[in-house]
Amino acid sequence: MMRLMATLTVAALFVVAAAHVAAAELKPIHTQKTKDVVVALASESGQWKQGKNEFVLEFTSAKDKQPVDAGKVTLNTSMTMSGMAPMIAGATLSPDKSPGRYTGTITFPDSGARQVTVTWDGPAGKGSTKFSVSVR
Ligand SMILES: [Cu+2]
Repeated sequence: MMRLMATLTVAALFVVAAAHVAAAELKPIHTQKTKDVVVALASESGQWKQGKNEFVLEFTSAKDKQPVDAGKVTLNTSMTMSGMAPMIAGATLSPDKSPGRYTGTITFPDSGARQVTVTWDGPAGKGSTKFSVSVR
């Protein structure tokens, strides 16, 4: 009986942990609507800061809001600085379990406005979009 109780407790903990990850509060950093897809950038804090950042990138259909399998996705950033070559930083992205959802990390050496370029190439087609995000 004790063993069964222990097993059930462990199982219950796994369920709680899984639910927690799925329900993790994500605040939008930027949402970019293109002709076909909506690209949503979000994180727990809702902003990018100097240093290392974790974030989620989500692709949904502009028509019916359903997840879109974006296939191979890249996210690159550039910062224009006067009298200097632009500062370039790219994200490391990996597909999440949920379709159309990617988790990523990116590191910024300093704060300031970034020009962000997201590209995708998947079964639903390929595309790219640019937008600006301010790094705090
Ligand atoms: Cu800079």
